[in-house]
Amino acid sequence: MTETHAVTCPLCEATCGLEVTTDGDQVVRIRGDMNDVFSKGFICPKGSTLKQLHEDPDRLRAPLVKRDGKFVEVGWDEAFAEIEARLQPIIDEHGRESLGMYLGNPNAHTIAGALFVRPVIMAMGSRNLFSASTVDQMPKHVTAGLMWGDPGAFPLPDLDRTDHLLILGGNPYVSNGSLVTAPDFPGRLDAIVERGKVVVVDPRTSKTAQKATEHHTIVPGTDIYLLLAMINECFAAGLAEVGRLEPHVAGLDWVSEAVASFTPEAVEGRCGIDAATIRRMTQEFAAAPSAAAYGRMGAHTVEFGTLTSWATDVLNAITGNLDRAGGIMFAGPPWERFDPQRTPGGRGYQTGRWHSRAKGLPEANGEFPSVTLADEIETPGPGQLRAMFLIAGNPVRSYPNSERLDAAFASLDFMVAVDIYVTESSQHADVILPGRSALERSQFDFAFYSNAIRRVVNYTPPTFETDQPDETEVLARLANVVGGFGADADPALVFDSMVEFTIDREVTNESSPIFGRNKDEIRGAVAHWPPAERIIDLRLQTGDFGAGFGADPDGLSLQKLIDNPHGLDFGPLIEKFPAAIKTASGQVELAPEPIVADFERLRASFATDPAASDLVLVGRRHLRSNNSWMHNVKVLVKGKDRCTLQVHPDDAARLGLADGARASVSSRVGTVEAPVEVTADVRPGVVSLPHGWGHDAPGARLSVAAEHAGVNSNALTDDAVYDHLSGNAVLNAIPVEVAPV
Ligand SMILES: Nc1nc2c(c(=O)[nH]1)N[C@H]1C(S)=C(S)[C@@H](COP(=O)(O)OP(=O)(O)OC[C@H]3O[C@@H](n4cnc5c(=O)[nH]c(N)nc54)[C@H](O)[C@@H]3O)O[C@H]1N2
Ligand SMILES: Nc1nc2c(c(=O)[nH]1)N[C@H]1C(S)=C(S)[C@@H](COP(=O)(O)OP(=O)(O)OC[C@H]3O[C@@H](n4cnc5c(=O)[nH]c(N)nc54)[C@H](O)[C@@H]3O)O[C@H]1N2
Ligand code: SF4
Ligand SMILES: [Mo]
Repeated sequence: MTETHAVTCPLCEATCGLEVTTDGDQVVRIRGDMNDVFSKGFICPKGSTLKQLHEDPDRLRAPLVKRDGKFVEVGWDEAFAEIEARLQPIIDEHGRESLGMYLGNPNAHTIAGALFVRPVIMAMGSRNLFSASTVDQMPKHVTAGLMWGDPGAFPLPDLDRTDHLLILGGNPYVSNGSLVTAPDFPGRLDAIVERGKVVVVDPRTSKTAQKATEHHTIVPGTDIYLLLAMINECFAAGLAEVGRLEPHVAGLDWVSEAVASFTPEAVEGRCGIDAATIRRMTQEFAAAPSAAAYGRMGAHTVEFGTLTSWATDVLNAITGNLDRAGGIMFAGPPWERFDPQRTPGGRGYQTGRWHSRAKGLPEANGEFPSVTLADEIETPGPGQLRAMFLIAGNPVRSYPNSERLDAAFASLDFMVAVDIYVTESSQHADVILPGRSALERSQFDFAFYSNAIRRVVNYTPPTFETDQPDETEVLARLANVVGGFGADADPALVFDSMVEFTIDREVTNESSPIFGRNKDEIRGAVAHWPPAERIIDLRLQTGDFGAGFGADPDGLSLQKLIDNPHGLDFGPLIEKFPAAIKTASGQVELAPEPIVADFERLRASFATDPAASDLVLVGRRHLRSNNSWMHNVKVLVKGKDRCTLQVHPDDAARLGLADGARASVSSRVGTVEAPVEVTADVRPGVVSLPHGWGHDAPGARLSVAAEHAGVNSNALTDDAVYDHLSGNAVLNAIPVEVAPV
């Protein structure tokens, strides 16, 4: 008997609805769900591979423990007992400061990651927290924190209403969007091209660049100069008009003075876009009925990533496009409570509340920079990292100078990985704890509905049943062991305390629809759900659209989402400023002190000649890849080799490189050999290699990926350079030398 299930795809930020047809325990077909309120049938080639991922024989179904250098499958109790036995002596001898954690990207995509990583961090009792955020979006957190006081409030380009979209260093045609959730991003871009303009700034002619109204091939790492010149031109040509938020914006004078010397003429030689074009780009951006500037990986993973992020939003603000329909807006997930009458202001935001041990680098969002993880493992002395928890991440392929990290991991006394594969990173673990496949768990996108361009929400129950514990339970048990409560401790300890915390918070909060209600009654009302679902129901029922446990019987609840498997849409985003501004001053700060200070570093860098490098390396993504971990799916890797070094024909001629021949690429930290693809799609002076490959590590168990190994581009990225404000790694504009092999 076949059944169809509405499943939200957990693979990227787009949250597409999938229609999964099953027959017994088999997946028969996966296609886009035409009835999904948000994605309306859109699907990419990765979405349909949930079947292959589920069936992949390399995917782990039981814990592994390393004995005499070899992994053996064990039961769950034995795995947790092993962790307890190995961890306690390390804590006794070296203290909890010797424990560290790395959180990878899929944590943003799972309920377990959203809710139950926090208890493990708390249990760890150390500040050695690292994640994929500092090889990705930390600059955006920092500017959102400094400018409007909320590091989680990403500015979202209002795609469906904008007349003009400026994309700097993003390729949403392929990535399907990042820091903005918008399924069928390609369709939405096409619609903007129809009604207005999409302008892409990218050193490569990406798919997005091809589809755009216009494309400018910038010199890598110089977006900041382009943006400063655009801001300069806004002031010089009298185009700067903040509009509605004028009384709520501070620092405009400093900005206009700071950018004074960055005229289009002053920067054109640096960024490779001529002054007349910069002027025209600015005038068209400012003159458009609405416009949004949006920067992503190429704009943020560079040396001045935070300043670039800041300048992007300054441009939005001074052209009247901050927090307005068609400009950039702020998400309103349907479980949120938003009070438009709220008095603006809050505690504000700061980084550097504590510093890393080895190099004294500042934390941002409670995390240390990716560039210093290896330092913390290698540098002897009190607090040296001896044990790591690796949760859903593969930093040996995703962190800069990752060969060094590989060696550092090998030197640890103990490692636990929570991962579904034996990867280049988890092979270093002593214990691997697998989560369930995406079709065996429920899905609720806390993170992505909080970044979505519409107020949507959806919930997916598990498609298949399994005896394997859910990752929520795995993390709860891990929290118990790490916190010293023992390998046998009941995960309900963790679950109940989190549910209790949520109930407590709501019944004591005057703005909650269940303020003052009886706790036993509320606890009873959610008791029939699994633990994570209790928290989801509590959140849904107590938001602006919530049912409030009986207060509004038609309101939002988990049951209502189960009754509406294609999701619920509460409309487009609404204006939230000034009420949502949480800076100490209650104003949007265009000139926060850390930005002002880093601006001097930028000036100094601009004044000195750019490093004499003929060639710089940038990355790229492919529709059929997902960072480092989906190359084990045959249908996604078959065909032409994708891990190629793209080289412009002029550079190829100059360097004696032939299409299809091999080249060696060297940076300060390493050398790799890759096949050359000669293409005019890259700017002269720029070469491009995708990340997430290099699946030839002997200890990994990725049989399909190993046949399409490719090379690890992070053997080239340098951990000696980083964005000082956010601690973010520099993954683009890496000076390299290329030679034929
Ligand atoms: N040079 C260069 N480097 C980059 C980038 C770049 O553009 N260029 N991009 C950076 C970015 S944006 C990111 S986000 C990082 C990503 O960095 P990471 O998060 O470290 O790497 P991923 O490849 O996403 O690895 C995800 C891991 O999670 C596992 N996994 C998948 N699903 C689950 C699950 O449900 N549960 C558990 N427990 N594990 C699961 C996979 O097996 C894999 O090992 O890479 C960064 N590195
Ligand atoms: N298919 C697929 N989708 C994905 C992922 C994936 O691996 N595969 N990963 C997911 C993740 S974790 C993330 S964070 C997002 C990332 O999403 P995006 O940021 O949209 O994707 P990227 O392909 O990294 O795009 C970066 C672009 O910046 C360009 N670039 C490089 N250097 C510079 C520069 O100095 N200036 C400018 N202006 N451009 C530059 C590159 O050529 C590239 O086209 O994608 C997500 N979606
Ligand atoms: S675009 Fe992203 S969410 Fe949509 S089907 Fe593809 S991988 Fe899944
Ligand atoms: Mo990412």
